[in-house]
Amino acid sequence: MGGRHTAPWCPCTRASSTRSPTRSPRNGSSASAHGSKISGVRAEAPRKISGAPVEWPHGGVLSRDWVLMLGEVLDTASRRLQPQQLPTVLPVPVVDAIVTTAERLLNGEPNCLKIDPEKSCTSVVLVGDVHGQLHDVLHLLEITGYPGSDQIYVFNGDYVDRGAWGFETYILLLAWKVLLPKRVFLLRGNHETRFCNIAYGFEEEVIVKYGDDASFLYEKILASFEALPLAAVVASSVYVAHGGLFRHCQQAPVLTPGTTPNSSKRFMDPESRSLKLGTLEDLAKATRGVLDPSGVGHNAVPGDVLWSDPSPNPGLEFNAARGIGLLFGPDCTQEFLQKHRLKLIVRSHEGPDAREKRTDMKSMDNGYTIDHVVDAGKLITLFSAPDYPQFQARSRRHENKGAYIVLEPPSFSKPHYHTFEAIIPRPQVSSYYDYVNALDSDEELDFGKGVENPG
Ligand SMILES: [Mn+2]
Repeated sequence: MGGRHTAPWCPCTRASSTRSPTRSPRNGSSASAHGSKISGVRAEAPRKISGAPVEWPHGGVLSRDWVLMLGEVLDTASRRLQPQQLPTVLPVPVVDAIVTTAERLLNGEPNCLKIDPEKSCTSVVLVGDVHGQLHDVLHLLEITGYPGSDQIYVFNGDYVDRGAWGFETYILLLAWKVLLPKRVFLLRGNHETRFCNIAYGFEEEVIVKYGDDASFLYEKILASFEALPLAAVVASSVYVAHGGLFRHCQQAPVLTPGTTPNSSKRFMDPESRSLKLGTLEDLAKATRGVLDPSGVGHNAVPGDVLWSDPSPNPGLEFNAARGIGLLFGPDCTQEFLQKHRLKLIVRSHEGPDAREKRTDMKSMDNGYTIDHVVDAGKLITLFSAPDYPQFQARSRRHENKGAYIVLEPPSFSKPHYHTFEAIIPRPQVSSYYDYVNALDSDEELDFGKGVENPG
């Protein structure tokens, strides 16, 4: 990178087209076709877009056009600029302002959001893991319709890592959050943690893109990860969380005279007591402002919510394959749904690679699976990164579809599944982690070695 930025493109000159009213997926789009499509969709109002750096609006109030412009700039930058040139169009102060503003909003939200769509709302869209696949996220927003007064989005975590545009993806979603705080909800995934970001590329991505400013921005973004809520309940019917269910946790012991700090050790030893399914009350009491949830001790809930997986077998047990979180059976799904009078659990977290290893679970090739069907309702896994992971040896690619779920009035409790294919070819770019040797899924990440795990 060097010299002054000299307007490398001007998206406003692209041909416009009419937005397709359908939700049918398109695949194999070329870069230029995608570009014109994006331009057409966003040509609702004249916008001033040039290669000049994005500017934070005067007064700090974002407009819909500003956020749409940001998406367009990020899309174009990913195709026409080197990664290290991103700051020429998305300067540090703008990133700083987006993250600061969004973090304030996120910190004001509870651990478990209560999302009650208003009468004007015609759909609540649930989105699973996106893992830095910016173009697929832009495509999803386009075919599904942008957030607005009639449409709420709940993103279920794992915005970064593995894919090459985690930074752009997360910043864009934060901008939507700032614009429409009551229409866009961002939940935390297990990849919104430092130990995953070191292993799966997001840390390196920020370093490559922002150079000397990377440390400042990375730490700032990590702080925003701690602010992300853990779960949501939509229309008193649908529980949404990245990993899923969690254990009941005793509160931290209050030391009284005559006890010693060592008395609290029993709370740190998960083997010392039997696991009991947690409730929404337990979730509300958890301390989520932890960068790397330990999944043990008196604050085990955040680790469970982010890392747990459903099992076809009944019961609640430690998730040995991942080394953190739980495996929970259909009986747990039944108990949780029944207790809270819910109809549905929508969780994410398992892509086609993770499912390939779990021969007793359904394949993720279509972007969703129905894992538990019980009297009280269902548990669904939703994965929204098509052709995942972005970087993988061709022989090991899954060529999976992504999916999203639409909930509609009046009950917002019946899932409508939509699948979509990846926007390919993707821009050529090097990966930010050793994808050849990296584990296929998040399993077996070593929480004990090399990574601080303060819990
Ligand atoms: Mn995950």
